[in-house]
Amino acid sequence: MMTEQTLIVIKPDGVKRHLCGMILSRFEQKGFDINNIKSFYFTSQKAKEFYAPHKDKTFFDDLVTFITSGMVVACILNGPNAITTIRLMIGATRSFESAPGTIRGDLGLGITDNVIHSSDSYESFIKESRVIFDRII
Ligand code: 3AN
Repeated sequence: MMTEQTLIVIKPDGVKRHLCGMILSRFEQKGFDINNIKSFYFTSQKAKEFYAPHKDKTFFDDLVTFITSGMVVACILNGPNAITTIRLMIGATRSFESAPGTIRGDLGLGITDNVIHSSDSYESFIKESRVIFDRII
């Protein structure tokens, strides 16, 4: 199995609801290493960069408004097949349709406010990590 890195961002709803410990603990229990972690507020400019792939979508402005609405916690995780495995662990975009046992399925009901983001590919991981971290560890 290939060891790789991925990025997760616990969104403002997850931070406000004090779910960070529980969420990070799931990743650690699964076997992933935390390589870097940071709590911060997205500026509007950084949020637009982060969500650039969605800039033409109808929900882009809502996305930027939401992600800048409170503190987030970003984390680089390392482990076997990290990108695919962590996407499976977070669950489907629409939390109310997300499978029980997934993070969104267990903890969320929203779409924009769906608790957590994770990179969907190596290319996204590189781009997103550059927006959030000065360097990729
Ligand atoms: P995911 O985070 O599951 O990879 P994407 O990449 O399709 O989902 O969408 C990025 C983010 O945009 C989602 N996490 C969600 O917050 C928001 N989003 C996606 N689809 C919609 C939608 N139809 N309405 C509102 N927000 C959406």
